[in-house]
Amino acid sequence: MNQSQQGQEVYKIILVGDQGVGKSSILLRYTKDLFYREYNVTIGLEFASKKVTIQDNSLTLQIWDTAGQEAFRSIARSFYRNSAAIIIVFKLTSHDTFQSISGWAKDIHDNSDQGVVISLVGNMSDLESERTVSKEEAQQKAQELNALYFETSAATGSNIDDIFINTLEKVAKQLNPIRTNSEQNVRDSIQLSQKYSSQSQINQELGGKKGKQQDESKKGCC
Ligand SMILES: Nc1nc2c(ncn2[C@@H]2O[C@H](COP(=O)(O)OP(=O)(O)OP(=O)(O)O)[C@@H](O)[C@H]2O)c(=O)[nH]1
Ligand SMILES: [Mg+2]
Repeated sequence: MNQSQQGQEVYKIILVGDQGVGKSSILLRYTKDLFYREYNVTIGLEFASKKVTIQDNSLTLQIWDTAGQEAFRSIARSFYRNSAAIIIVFKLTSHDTFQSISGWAKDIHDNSDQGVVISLVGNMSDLESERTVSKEEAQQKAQELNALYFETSAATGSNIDDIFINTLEKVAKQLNPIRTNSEQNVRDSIQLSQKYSSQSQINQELGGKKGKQQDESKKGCC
């Protein structure tokens, strides 16, 4: 690859998982090295991009942050295509969110491209005294899914970079990694994101009940 092509390859990664497990916090920590204690529920979906270097190749990572609320699950599903990797997040302090992993994995199996890399993330490792999911059972689950496993804390930043770097390294090792290369593809994604983030979609999905204000700085891309 020559100099001018560097950074032009786009890989799409999607964060999924139950409500409140820390998907948005993981994205914010990774892209801006910030953490907010207050909970701003994600409505529809948001995304951010970041340039990374993997095995001497500079590429663009497009990370999609989906809403954990059941009402938005179908939106998440419609974004699985063209993803190089999907990251399933659960809370180490909530066994319910761990139990949900199989449902998320089925969604991925039914809606994504063959060869998509799956990673499993147990978040909130800083709350060790409240942990209800053991490392062993989580590792066992990851093995079943042929997934990488990470224990992270968006609050402290522990292992957050590793999720994306190690997942991308696994993607890069594949014979035909799934890229979302064309500008059209990126444009379509942006349009769809704006559509689903619009107020009308919020009203439609929640029957008029408004979600909390989103952090405008997190929206958009590139
Ligand atoms: N202690 C601790 N709190 C965290 C961590 N990650 C997220 N939180 C908190 O958990 C709450 C939910 O975090 P979010 O990142 O909004 O969760 P989410 O998965 O994006 O939730 P939805 O958008 O509703 O799907 C917020 O109050 C965060 O501050 C963590 O690693 N440790
Ligand atoms: Mg969120």
